[in-house]
Amino acid sequence: PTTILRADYAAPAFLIDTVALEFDLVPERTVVRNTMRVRRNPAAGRASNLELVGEQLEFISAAIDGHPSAAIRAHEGGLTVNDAPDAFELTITGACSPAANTTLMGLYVSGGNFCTQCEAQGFRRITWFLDRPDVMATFTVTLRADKDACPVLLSNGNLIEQGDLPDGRHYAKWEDPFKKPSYLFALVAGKLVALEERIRTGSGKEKLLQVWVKPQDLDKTGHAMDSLVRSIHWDEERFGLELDLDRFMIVAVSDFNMGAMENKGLNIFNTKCILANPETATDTDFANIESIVGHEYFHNWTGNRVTCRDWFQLSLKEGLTVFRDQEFSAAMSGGNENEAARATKRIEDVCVLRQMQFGEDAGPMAHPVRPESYVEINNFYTATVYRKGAEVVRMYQTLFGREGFRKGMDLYFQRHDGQAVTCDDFRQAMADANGRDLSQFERWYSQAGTPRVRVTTQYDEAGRRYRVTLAQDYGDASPAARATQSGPLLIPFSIGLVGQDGADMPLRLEGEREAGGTTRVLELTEAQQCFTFIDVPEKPLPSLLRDFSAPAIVEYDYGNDELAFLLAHDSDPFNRWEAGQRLATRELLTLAEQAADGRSFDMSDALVEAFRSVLTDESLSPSFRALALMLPTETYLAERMAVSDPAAAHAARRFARRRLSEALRQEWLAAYERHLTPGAYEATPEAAGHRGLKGSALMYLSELDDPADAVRLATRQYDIANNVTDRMGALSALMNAAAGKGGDFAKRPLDDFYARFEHDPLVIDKWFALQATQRGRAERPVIDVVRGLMQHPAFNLKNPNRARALIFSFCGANPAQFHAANGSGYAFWAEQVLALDAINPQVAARLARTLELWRRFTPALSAQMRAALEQVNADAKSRDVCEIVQKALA
Ligand code: B3K
Ligand code: ZN
Repeated sequence: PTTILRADYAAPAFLIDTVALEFDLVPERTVVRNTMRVRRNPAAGRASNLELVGEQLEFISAAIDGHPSAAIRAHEGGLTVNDAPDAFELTITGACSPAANTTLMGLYVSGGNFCTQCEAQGFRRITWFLDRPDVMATFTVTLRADKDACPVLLSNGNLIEQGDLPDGRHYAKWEDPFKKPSYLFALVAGKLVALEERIRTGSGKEKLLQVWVKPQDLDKTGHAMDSLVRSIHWDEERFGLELDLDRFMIVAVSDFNMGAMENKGLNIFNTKCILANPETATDTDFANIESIVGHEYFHNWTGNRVTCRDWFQLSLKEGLTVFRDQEFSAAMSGGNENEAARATKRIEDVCVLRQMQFGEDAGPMAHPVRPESYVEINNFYTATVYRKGAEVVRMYQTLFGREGFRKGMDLYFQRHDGQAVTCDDFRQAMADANGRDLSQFERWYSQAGTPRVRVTTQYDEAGRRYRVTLAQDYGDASPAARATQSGPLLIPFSIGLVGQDGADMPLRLEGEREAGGTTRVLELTEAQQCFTFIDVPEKPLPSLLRDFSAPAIVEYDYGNDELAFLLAHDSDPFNRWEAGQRLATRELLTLAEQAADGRSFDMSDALVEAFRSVLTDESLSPSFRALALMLPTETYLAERMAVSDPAAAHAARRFARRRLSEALRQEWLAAYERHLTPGAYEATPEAAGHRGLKGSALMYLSELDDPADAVRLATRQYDIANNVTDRMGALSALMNAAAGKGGDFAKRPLDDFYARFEHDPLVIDKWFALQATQRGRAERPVIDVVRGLMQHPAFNLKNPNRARALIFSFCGANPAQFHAANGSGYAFWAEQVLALDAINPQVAARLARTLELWRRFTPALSAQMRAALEQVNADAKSRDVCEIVQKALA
């Protein structure tokens, strides 16, 4: 397979200014006529031939300026025009087969409707093109289809014409006034209905908003529409960015490789990321939908108006847009003023980063935010590009403040609107707008690996001085990461000093005239640097990396009592939570090592007491408490063990959960009763907070040796639930209690759940996932349940949501069962990766990644993991899967 290098970028030899596409939509064979105005790129070296790419296309005919030409040659992989003129019109007619397209890239059929996915390189499966983001054209699209099968015909931009055709067919013509790269092209055709709303944007213009779904889903579109309206207003208010089209459409489709896609004016969404009502969508789903609707909408400026020069720059749009959606969600969950509500969102985002990105950065797929090379670009839509990329953008805001960040954004749009640019262009705009040299900051884009900051402190009582020494390195980075590292980073390191009364001390650094503020962003630029605070009346407790001001690991030798103190007093809500997590991680890792060595468990009371105070502290919001009472996941723990041992991590976590459930039994019961949410369902963040804390209490109760309370409460909760958060919470508590005690209390509600939602695929996905992630029982390992469910009539490997619900949930979110000592999980993994490889390489490659950290596991497991990887490597066909397993084995 060929490796594409960032260093090899060359401007396109030709440009395409306009594209007119005509589709005759037929599921088995769709004919596409593509007329382009092509000209030589004055800014590029002289190539004589025009080389267009095309994949899986049937060539029908082609013409230059309306005449057939011997210079045109269609071939495997594309179409060449020999000695192309300087400027000409090229018309190519070809055909593709949407119904047979299981890759879900290009034009395909989902649930009887036509839809497209072009990012990153799907457009070449529709027609021949310069399918690269630095070629931007204006598109006109004519869709023709059977009127009964496809009453609705949609594409980007504005509808300019429509009408009937002979033989029961009709047509619609769309024009997108904005230049765009081919990856933002989209069409949808089929039986759809829309929720509509008209709004006025800041400049007073009226806009039509539509959420298109299948008729039976119309009652689940309200939340998406509300989220869209809020996104539009927020982007105007926070960034001065207005919706630039008269019409903005969202379409939901049930077969989709990822969450959603920001096609210009015609966003296409996975149904999972759009459809919601209280009976079918959890509180988490509601929050996700809001942030994804926001994310795709925000791409309209960060991604579409200003796009990427090449795919190595992906984080230019993704990191920035994730940052924007995080800020949006934080604002929605409680406003900018409500620190605690903002912190809840921040904590959740950091959890995801640590769970998905830190592991990636420590393994064979480690890559910089701006990668240097790839084999298959679809493998680089990663946690690093998205999540670490968002942290990198956040650091500009931490360095320059909101106003400075806004100035940088304004300059970025002023310079680059309508262009395809690079991460360097963004950094330069931030630097210039704020009068700063940000050359060192480039390392955040070029270096892989998670930086580690080691902190030591020294208090000089006589001199009232407190010295903080920060030392940065990359810990034990993987070879893949080490290869990219060249020097220290600029790390904005936010710090506070907490006094013995629990209050923040005013901060004054050596050399400053007076004290100012209680949180300071230190700029760490050297490998090691000292910062001295003066006028420090007593020995403080440092609150480090407040609000997680950089995507780094902080090491500091806190005592258990100090962590408990910070958990109780730190004014920075993120660090309050962090103190609890540090304490829990430390205890759990000790337990895990005990388990791995076959010793008996010995756990101090520190965690129990810390949890008791959080649980009973009514001054803390329920949502914060629910987060603080959550133990780090088994996967997170296993990754932090010297040698990953999922069974030990599982045993440790279970032991701690049981201990916490027994020791705090009365408190859990009281919390459960106190946070009941009787009466009508409310979708507010506050109500969700109550449901969340109630759910945590119920889960802990389900760990008790005597499950009677949990079974009684959960059964009642299941029976009276008026929302799926409560219903699923009850069901998983029952399943958990049953697994522990060998009871059968979960059978009835599990069957009831299926019967109740049989016709609602998204809820049935939850039913599959609940079973795939359940705790195992000696007499029935979960792999048997999963294999059984693969035979269920509702299972369908071709539907990515269903495959993810069952297979990915088991392989990725049930570590103790997946990593069974007998290797049964790995054999299953290899089978499923290969089965998916033949259907949908992108989805297969995602699954392939679940074994990438194999070298870190116990020898017995890693040998079996390696064998499974080798088997996949021998039999896989797609570039996607091969890249992953080959990097893992290298
Ligand atoms: N830009 C799309 C992702 C496309 C993935 C292609 N494999 C969704 C998003 O990030 O908004
Ligand atoms: Zn995105």
